[in-house]
Amino acid sequence: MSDFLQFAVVLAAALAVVYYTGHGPFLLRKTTEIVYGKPGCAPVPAIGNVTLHYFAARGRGEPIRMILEEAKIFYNETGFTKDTWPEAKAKGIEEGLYTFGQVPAITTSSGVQMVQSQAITHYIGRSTGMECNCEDLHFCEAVALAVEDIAQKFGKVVYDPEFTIKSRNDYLKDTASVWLGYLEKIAPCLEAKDKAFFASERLTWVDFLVFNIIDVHIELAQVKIAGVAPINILENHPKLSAFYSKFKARPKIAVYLESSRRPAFNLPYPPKAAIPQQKAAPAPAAAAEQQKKQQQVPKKQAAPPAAAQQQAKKPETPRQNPRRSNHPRRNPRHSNNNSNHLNQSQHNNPRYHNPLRSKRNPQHRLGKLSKLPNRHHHSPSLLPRHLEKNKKNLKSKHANLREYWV
Ligand SMILES: N[C@@H](CCC(=O)N[C@@H](CS)C(=O)NCC(=O)O)C(=O)O
Repeated sequence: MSDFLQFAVVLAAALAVVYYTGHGPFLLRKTTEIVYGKPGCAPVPAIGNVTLHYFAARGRGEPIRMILEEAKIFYNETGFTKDTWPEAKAKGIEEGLYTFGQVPAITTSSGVQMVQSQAITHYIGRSTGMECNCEDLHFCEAVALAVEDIAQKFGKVVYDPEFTIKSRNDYLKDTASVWLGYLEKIAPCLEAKDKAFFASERLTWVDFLVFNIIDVHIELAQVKIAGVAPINILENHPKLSAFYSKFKARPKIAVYLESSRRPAFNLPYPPKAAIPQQKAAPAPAAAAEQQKKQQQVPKKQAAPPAAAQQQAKKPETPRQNPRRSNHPRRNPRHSNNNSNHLNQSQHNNPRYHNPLRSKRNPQHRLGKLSKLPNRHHHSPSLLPRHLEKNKKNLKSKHANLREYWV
C-alpha cells in the first residue's frame, strides 16, 4: 500500500473514531483554543480601551460595564444626562455612531464602534475568552433573547408614569416570578457540578445578562418605602439564587459592585405610594407643646417596626446626581465617612486610583483617551466602509468625556 493510501486510511479511521465517540465538539473546542489563544466560538482580536457611550445610569449599560470590569479592560464613559443627551444624540446620528439613535454604544482604541447592548456584551465576550462554545451558541442566543423579553416587560412597568407599588407587586407576582421560574429551570445546578455557569463550565457573556436582570429585579423588589416590606424574589428559585451569589462574589465583580464607578439604581418614576405626605408645619405654640410631650416620653417603648425604624434613620432624599448612590455600602466614596472608602492595601494599590485623575498628575484633565496605550492598532473595524470616514471625528468627541478607570 502506498504511503498516501496508508495515511488516508488512518485519517479516515481517526475521523470515524472521533465522530462515533462524540468527541468532535471537544476537539473543535481545543483546536479553537490552540489557534486563537482563547476559548469560545470564533474569538475576535483584543479591543484595547473602550469608551462606553451611555447615560449616567445602570440600565442597558450595566452588563457592559460588568464584562469590561471582569475582563480588566480600561474604559471611560460619556455619562449622558437628560440635558446633554439631545445634542449628543443628534451628533451621534449625524456621524453614524449611534446607528439607531440610541445608546449604549462603544468605541474602542482598536477602531471598533458598535451599538446594541447585547451585541456589545457578546462582542466583548468574544474578544476576551468569554464567548460560548460553538456547540452552545444557539442556547446562548436563546438565553440572551429571553433576558431581553424580561427587560421589555420590566421596562413597561417601571417606565409607566402611573407606576405604583401595586403595579410593582402585581408585576413581580404575575410576570417576573414566571420568567424567573423559566430561568430557574435552565440555571446551573452548582451542587451537581454539571456546569458552573449558564451556558458552560466557563463564565460567558450571557451570565452577565442573566445576573443583571436578576439584580434589577432584586432592586425593584427591595425599593425602600415606609410600610412596604421588601420582597424576596429568589425565595423559590434556589439555583438562580446560588448563581446570583456566586457571580456577585467573583473578585472583580465584587469590587465593581461596591465601587463608585457603579451608578446608583434609580427608578424612572418613584412609585406613587412612595411620595411622602407633606405634613403641615405645626404652629410655634403647638410645636413647643409637642417638644415638651416628646421629652416626657418614657424611655422604654415598644420597638417600632423595622421598616419604620429604617425610614426614620435614613429619610429618603431626592438624589442630586444619578451616579451618586446615597447608599454608603454601595458607593463608599460618596458616604459621609470619606476617610475609609479604601482600605490600606487598596490605598496602596494603583489599580484603585485613576492616574489621569490624580491631583498629583500634572496632566490631570479630562479627555485623554487618545493618550492611552493603543495596543491593537491593526484590529479590523466593524464599520461599513461608507462610515469609515466618521471615525476621524471620534477623537474630538472624546475630548469631552469623563473618565472612570478600572
Ligand atoms: N435594543 C437597544 C435599546 C437601546 C435603548 O433603548 N436605549 C435607550 C436607553 S436604555 C436610549 O438610547 N434612549 C434615548 C433615545 O432613544 O433617545 C439596546 O439594547 O441597546
